[in-house]
Amino acid sequence: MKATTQLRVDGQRLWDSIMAMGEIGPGKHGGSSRLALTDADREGRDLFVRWCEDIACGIRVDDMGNIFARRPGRNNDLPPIVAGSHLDTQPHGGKFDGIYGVLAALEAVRTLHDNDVTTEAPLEVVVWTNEEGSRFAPAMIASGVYAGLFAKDYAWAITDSDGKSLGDELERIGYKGDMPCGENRIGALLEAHIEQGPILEADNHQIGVVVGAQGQHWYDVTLKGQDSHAGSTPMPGRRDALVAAAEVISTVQALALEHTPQAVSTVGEMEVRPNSRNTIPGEVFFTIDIRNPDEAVLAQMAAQTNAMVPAIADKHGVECELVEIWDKPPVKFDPDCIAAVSKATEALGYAHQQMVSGAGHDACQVCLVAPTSMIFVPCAGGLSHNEQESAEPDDLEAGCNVLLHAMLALAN
Ligand code: HGY
Ligand code: MN
Ligand code: MN
Repeated sequence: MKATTQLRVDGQRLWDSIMAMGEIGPGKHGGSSRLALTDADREGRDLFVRWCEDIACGIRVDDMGNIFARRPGRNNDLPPIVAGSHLDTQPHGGKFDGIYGVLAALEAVRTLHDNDVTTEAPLEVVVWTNEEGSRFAPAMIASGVYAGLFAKDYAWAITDSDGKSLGDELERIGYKGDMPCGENRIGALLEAHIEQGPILEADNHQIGVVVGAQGQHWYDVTLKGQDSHAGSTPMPGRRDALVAAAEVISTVQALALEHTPQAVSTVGEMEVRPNSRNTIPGEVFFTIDIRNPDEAVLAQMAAQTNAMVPAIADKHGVECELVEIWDKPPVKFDPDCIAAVSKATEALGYAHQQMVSGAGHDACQVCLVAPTSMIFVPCAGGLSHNEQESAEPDDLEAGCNVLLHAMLALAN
């Protein structure tokens, strides 16, 4: 039997699993479109469960739809070492965001199964529900309920743009489990993920040892003016909600540029009502996402957002509803988990660097209740939340080997 330090994952099997998952809920341009709790999400979850059952993992699903696939250890009274991520994607998502973290964790457990290695503590592979927050906002909702950040009733009541609730959709796809979310213990959580940014590729490093993540605030904005005729309404008398929104949007961008180089801001979602080319838009709905790794600067950006949106609306004679739906402070990961990732990376000889995550992850929620850290691998051009998202098989395999050995270190 191989010494555990000699264990290596099967990179081809990992790649093939990612490609097979990518066949489910395919996008139109080579990526994935598997929004949370859709039939495609159910299909992806079912495939994952089958793969876990193939290697004798026990499956538990909690009442937020989080899936925990368990490989027993020698001492099952110990809390499990957990690794995983999410399977839901953006509407025009890639094949790697989230999926890599789930299937790298599965590949690590497959490798232990193949080599008949049993760890002291049990291991679990986790799939968190609705990480993306695209269909049901805010993001990372189920890992947030697990971490005690959101009440379950609040989460179950969140609706999508068709008015369907998260709780009903969980029932509909058959993933509203019996286990109360947050009841099962996590000894430590590791999440492997593509970086979704350009740093590792630019620095030619295979591994990012992630020490924390930036904070973010999400807002829903509704501006209400007055529908009226595009031809016969004089310019001075208009209450055009879209013109007001246009000024808000350029001011949101200026806000991030004012706090460059770390601040980012995005208006990603918008509805123009009634959305008719010859009616002045009486109402516009849009979202604001602002982020910064520095808590004080993020608070300043939030204060500026809260001040400028109503002021611009007033200037244009439109009413303003500005609702902050999410306030997520920056997080720092656990030193022992970071050390486990660093040591595994050094032992394996991969070029690496420490870094802070620009994107949010389920690890950013769970780190509040369990020791947590992340492993990044490069993605092409740093591109993500785009169907062209891609990553090199060697890098994915390297990150998976780091995950395997960090899990072994923490579980023994
Ligand atoms: O928004 C995020 O950072 C994550 O991709 N959901
Ligand atoms: Mn993700
Ligand atoms: Mn994402």
